[in-house]
Amino acid sequence: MKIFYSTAHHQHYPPFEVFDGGKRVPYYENPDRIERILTELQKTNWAELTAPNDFGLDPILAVHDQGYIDFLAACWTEWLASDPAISATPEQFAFLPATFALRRKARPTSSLHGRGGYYIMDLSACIVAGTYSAALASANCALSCADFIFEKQQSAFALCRPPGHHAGKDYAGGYCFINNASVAANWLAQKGKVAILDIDYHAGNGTQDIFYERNDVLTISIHGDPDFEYPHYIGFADETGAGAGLGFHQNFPLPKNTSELEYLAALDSALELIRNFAPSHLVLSVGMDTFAGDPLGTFQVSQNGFAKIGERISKLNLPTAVIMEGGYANEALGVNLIALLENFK
Ligand code: OKP
Ligand code: ZN
Repeated sequence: MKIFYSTAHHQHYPPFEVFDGGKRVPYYENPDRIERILTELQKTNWAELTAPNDFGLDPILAVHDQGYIDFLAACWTEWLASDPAISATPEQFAFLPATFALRRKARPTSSLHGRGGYYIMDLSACIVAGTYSAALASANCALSCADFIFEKQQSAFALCRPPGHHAGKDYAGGYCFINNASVAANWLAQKGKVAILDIDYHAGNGTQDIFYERNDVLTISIHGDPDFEYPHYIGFADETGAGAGLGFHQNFPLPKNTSELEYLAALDSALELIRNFAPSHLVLSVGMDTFAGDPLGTFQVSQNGFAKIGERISKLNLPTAVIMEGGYANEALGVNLIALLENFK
């Protein structure tokens, strides 16, 4: 199986994130996640690592706002230049605004923090020197994967980092900067109907927002109920699309501590919706944080559960672009992912 992977992700490793209550903690979404996955993939006889091609900015700007991408590109350089104390020890810093826009009246004002609070939705999307180039490389992995599955009509995996599903058209959040799965799906949508199934533990708010008014891309997310879980304000069952997109989005919010059996039942309902939509391609946003041992999740999916999830999704028999999202039980990430991925060989 083709695995699109770029070493550029190493350039993005913020020194901390800020948890609820203001606590500074080591950055959960760390390069070790990907190293662990690579180690496991290299033990198989089917993982074919390939560097991504560079597609330029056009397919990214087909999904994201120009001002937002300009902000990502300029942020770190401007932040360094803004204070000698930062440029003296840049490795101790991450760019993080402390004031966020409520979008009702907000506009992206010209100062760096004015743009930061506008284009970033929370304190986990820290920007450092290599964030933008890592995010571009990550998007190129997803695009290369999309291009491959269209050309070959077989499934492939994009080992994306940073992840993407919380990033909207013009905002970063939840460790995400460019919505890799959405960029890939939008690319594939030129060729035919696409379904995006998001099985990360957290609601795929960015993906939901991006395709909310479109009927050529069906978006489905199965996740912790936003009534208790991040991203808190989106991902409810009654959000089903708008305008031409009405009926083309579905959320499956599940309770805290959802068991594997309950999870699989929700998955079956999601798969039924995809079958009825009859897409040409599937984009699968894969987060491994539904795992019972994940530090950021509450669901009870086991390693064997990931094998079942992969098997059921693969039975759709669609060329599938599997796109890496979250998953923070680093020691188990590789084996869990492979249990799922094996079904798409
Ligand atoms: C990214 B992905 C903890 C704050 C939440 C952000 C989590 C982002 C998850 N109370 N931190 O979907 O795995
Ligand atoms: Zn997640």
